[in-house]
Order: sequence, then structure tokens, then C-alpha cells
Amino acid sequence: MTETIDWHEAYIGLGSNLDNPLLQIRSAAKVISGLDDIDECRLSPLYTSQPVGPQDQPDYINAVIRLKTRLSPLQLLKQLQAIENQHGRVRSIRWGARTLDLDLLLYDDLILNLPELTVPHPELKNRSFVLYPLADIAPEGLLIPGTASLSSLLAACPADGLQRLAT
Ligand code: A4P
Ligand code: MG
Repeated sequence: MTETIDWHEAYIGLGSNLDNPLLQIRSAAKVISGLDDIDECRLSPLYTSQPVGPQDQPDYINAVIRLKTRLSPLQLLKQLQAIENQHGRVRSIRWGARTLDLDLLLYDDLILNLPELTVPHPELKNRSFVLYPLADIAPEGLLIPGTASLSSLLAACPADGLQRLAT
């Protein structure tokens, strides 16, 4: 009998505004791409963005990764949190400065509302620093489950000073 291989498509949002954000994002992308049960990782272009939330913190570097995984959403979240911790993440103020933030943005066309995991990420639709890099690597016509098409969300979202970094 042939083994059934159940691969899912997921998108991860990456953000950092402390301790060399560029290195933090590149290092996280490398670690994620090396995880077991993850394949075909693709990193978007990197962007600088102004902080959403408390304003007395540095600008962020943001990016999005598209990948294939055999991990469940909760297994993937656990791996992402372990990588945040490896990168010196300290949780203090909500939306405060951080060395590394990894958010599970999308997982196939799943809608999940668990106490520890909401998918699609609830702020995705409001954030230029998520929508623009997502659009750079998503297939044309991507739908955000329970919301709208990525292109219509993008059209309604001002760039807010977002700047793509030269690679
Ligand atoms: N959680 C629920 N759903 C998810 C999900 N889809 N992905 C839970 C990841 N985690 C999810 O997260 C708090 C809890 O959310 C976790 O325990 C997890 O079980 P956290 O990372 O500990 O805290 P947080 O990141 O401060 O809170 P939150 O509400 O997740 O913030 P966001 O939405 O991550 O926003 N401005 C710019 N320019 N760029 C940024 O990247 N990031 C934030 C953080 C604020 N402002 C920003 C940026
Ligand atoms: Mg977070």
C-alpha cells in the first residue's frame, strides 16, 4: 500500500525590531526551512515598516514565508514559538518591541478559533506589512478564508510608509 502524504500550504509572518532585525529575519527563515516536515520554503522580499501599536519603539523589518508542511496548525505554532524563544524573544507589552515575532497567517483554507490559535491571523487584513509581502509570493487570486481576496484587501490597505528593501 502506498503511504498517504498529507502536505498543507501555510504562510508565516515574520517581524523584528530589536537586536539586528535583518539578521533575526534571515536566521529565522533559515531555521524554518530546515525544520522536519517543512518543504518548499519561499521567503518574500523584506520590508521596513513603522510600528503598529506603541509608537515608542524602532521600525520593524517584516517578511512572509510560504511553505509546505506536514505539521498540524498547532504543531507548526509550537515550532514557531520555539524559534521565537531561541531568538531571545521576551513577552512583555502587547504589540511591543521584539527580537522576533512569527505569526501563522494562513493554513490551507482553514478557519480556526482556538484559545491559543486564530487562523487566518486576525490582524492580517489590516496590516500593510503582511499584505504586501504576502502578495509578492502568493498565487494570483488567493482568497483569505472568511474575508475576501488578497487583491481586494490590498487595494483597501494604505502602504503606511512601508518600504521594500533592496536585496
Ligand atoms: N496566537 C493566536 N493566533 C495566533 C497566530 N495565528 N499566530 C496566540 C501566532 N500566534 C497566535 O502572541 C500571543 C498569543 O497569540 C500566543 O501565545 C499565541 O498562542 P505573542 O507572540 O506572545 O504576543 P504578541 O505578538 O505581542 O501579540 P499578538 O496579538 O500576536 O501581536 P501580533 O499580532 O503578532 O502583532 N508593527 C509592525 N510594523 N510590524 C510588526 O511585525 N508586530 C506586532 C505584533 C505589533 N506591531 C507591529 C508588528
Ligand atoms: Mg505574535
